[in-house]
Amino acid sequence: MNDVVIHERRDGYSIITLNRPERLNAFNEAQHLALRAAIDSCEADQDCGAIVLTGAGRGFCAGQDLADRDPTILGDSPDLGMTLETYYNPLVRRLRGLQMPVICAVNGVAAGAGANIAFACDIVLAAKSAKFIQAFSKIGLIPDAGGTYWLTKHLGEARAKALAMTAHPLPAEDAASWGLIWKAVDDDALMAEATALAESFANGPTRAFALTKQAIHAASGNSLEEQLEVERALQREAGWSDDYKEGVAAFLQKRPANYRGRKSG
Ligand code: T3D
Repeated sequence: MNDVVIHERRDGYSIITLNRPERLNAFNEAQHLALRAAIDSCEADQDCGAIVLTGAGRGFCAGQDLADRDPTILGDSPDLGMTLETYYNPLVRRLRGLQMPVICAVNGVAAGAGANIAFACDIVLAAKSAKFIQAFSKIGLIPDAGGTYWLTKHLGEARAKALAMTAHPLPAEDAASWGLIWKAVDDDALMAEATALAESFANGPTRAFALTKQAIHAASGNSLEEQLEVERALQREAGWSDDYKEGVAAFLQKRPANYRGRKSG
């Protein structure tokens, strides 16, 4: 049997590929657990400065594997709240909380929780042929894996409700122009762009990236006054880093900076 997740370690970063292409990389329990293990190993690796998350084959991820939700197997009262709390919610929290930037390279259709896991990543690049589908209403569910949060936050209620209730497939270029993702790129350029970005992050001030994530995530719930306090605290921390000293020295000496970031040794 193939590995349901492929973890490829490159120089300074990792590529994690969801690998159930015959099901458009829909999540079953094995894929959840393998993804969790791959993320664990990136987090434990001091020399991993970024992650690229992508999918094998023509899809990125079609959300929950519905073969595992057959009512004849599941019975009349399945507890989907429990499956969210066991698998999807921890994954969303994990992606958001990781110290290193997570780049999602959406190579094809991203449906249901597959779309919303992509939106939980820090930077989303999508192939122009990819589409984002809030497929939930087609099977009588509500958007999960943060879907109601990402859609409302990035697009506002009008578009959030329409996408959620119609399950309209949103093309990558519209997702980019609406501000839901960073950008749509030519299909054959996707992985080159994603890995170039990962490489540049891996050679960048990784502590500053982690603090930037933290500050931007805090902004949603804060007033300007509160956010200024967050910036003061986190900038103080950034200012104590070796990377800050190196960045300023490199600027003054008119040379490229040699950041150490998370790197060991
Ligand atoms: O349950 C819980 O724990 C709660 C959490 C829920 C999270 C969720 O994600 S719920 C939403 C689940 N996902 C969906 O409802 C999407 C279902 N898939 C689709 O609507 C379509 O497949 C797509 C729009 C994504 C793509 O359409 P298309 O025409 O490009 O491909 P296809 O022919 O439908 O799919 C290709 C194969 O993948 C096909 O298998 P086959 O016929 O070739 O053997 C199809 O059955 C399979 N597949 C696609 N999505 C899923 C799937 N198999 C199982 N589960 C899927 N989600």
